[in-house]
Amino acid sequence: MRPFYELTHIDTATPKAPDQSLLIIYTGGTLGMVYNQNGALAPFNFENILEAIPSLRNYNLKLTVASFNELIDSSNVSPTHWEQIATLIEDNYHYIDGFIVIHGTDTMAFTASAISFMLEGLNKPVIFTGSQLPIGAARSDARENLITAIEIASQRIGERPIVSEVCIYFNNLLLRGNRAKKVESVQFDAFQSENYPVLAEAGVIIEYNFSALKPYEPDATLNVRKNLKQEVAILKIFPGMSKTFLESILNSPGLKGLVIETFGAGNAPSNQWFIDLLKEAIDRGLLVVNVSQCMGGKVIQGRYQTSKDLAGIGVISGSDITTEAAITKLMYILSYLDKVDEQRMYLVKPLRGEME
Ligand code: ASN
Repeated sequence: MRPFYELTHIDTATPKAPDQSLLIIYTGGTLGMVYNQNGALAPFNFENILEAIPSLRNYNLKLTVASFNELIDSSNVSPTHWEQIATLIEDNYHYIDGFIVIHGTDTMAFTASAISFMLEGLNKPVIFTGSQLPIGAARSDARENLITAIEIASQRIGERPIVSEVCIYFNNLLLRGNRAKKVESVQFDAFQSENYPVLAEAGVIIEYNFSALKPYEPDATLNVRKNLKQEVAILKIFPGMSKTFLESILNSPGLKGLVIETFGAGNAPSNQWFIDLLKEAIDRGLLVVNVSQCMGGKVIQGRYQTSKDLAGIGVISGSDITTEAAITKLMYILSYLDKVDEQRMYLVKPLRGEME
């Protein structure tokens, strides 16, 4: 079978020997775009990366670029692409020191969250990056984002990588992947992680926040979990939501997990029909996770009367998790646990630092 990617090898160290080997997984998105002769945006050929970013020669690296045959706008990303990214990491894990994933910004937080769950026992850097402007544009943020992501993925203290988790690097900030959210579509500061400290800030030097980084686990062994379950949905609550609308969501054939985005600290309408419909679905085995529509703060079921009933009928508190992490965590948990009790137990526990 023809592989889903094509490889390019780049040595930035010649005539010296490279110190580190990195795999750049290029999935698409705005970063890798250049203007062709007709003035239209077309994918960049990574064989020319040293001409586009000559300063890469300042690093002694063996870079391998795996470019997806079909480069996608990240709005088209699916769990199949997540499996492809995870497979590339798994297949190269033992001889590559760090991984960069070039990905569109629109769904980067979903993919980074999914990959964080799929890679059990990760102890190497997996840094997602992208850009708001194509690498071929004069004022592009692509070069800085890519160079710094590469530097972070190759930095170590002795034999150990500084970063050994899935992160997003964007506009000077290194964020935990499953804590990040896209918050801006026009300015360069596209990502934020309201509920978890920044892992590093790149200024004149890259300043790491060691107390927030996941500690390196020397004995961890990688196990990649694929086949995420897709029988899940997200429901954003809004004033005026009708009973028939909620009924149609809860009765979707095969639905196994539902993230409800509620108001404030996890509050929802207290109408009896609303509570009864949710209760009926939960009693049938549906996993319902409560996350807040607010960027910051957390769900505290029972703090207000309007969330007390939710806890009582078995709605699972997502605490301070993002919607992106909650939905991908549901897909992951449903992929390998069958018993509802166990699924519920893992949903309230932080598995990759995605919640407090
Ligand atoms: N639509 C693009 C994407 O997500 C946006 C970007 O990368 N800046 O693929």
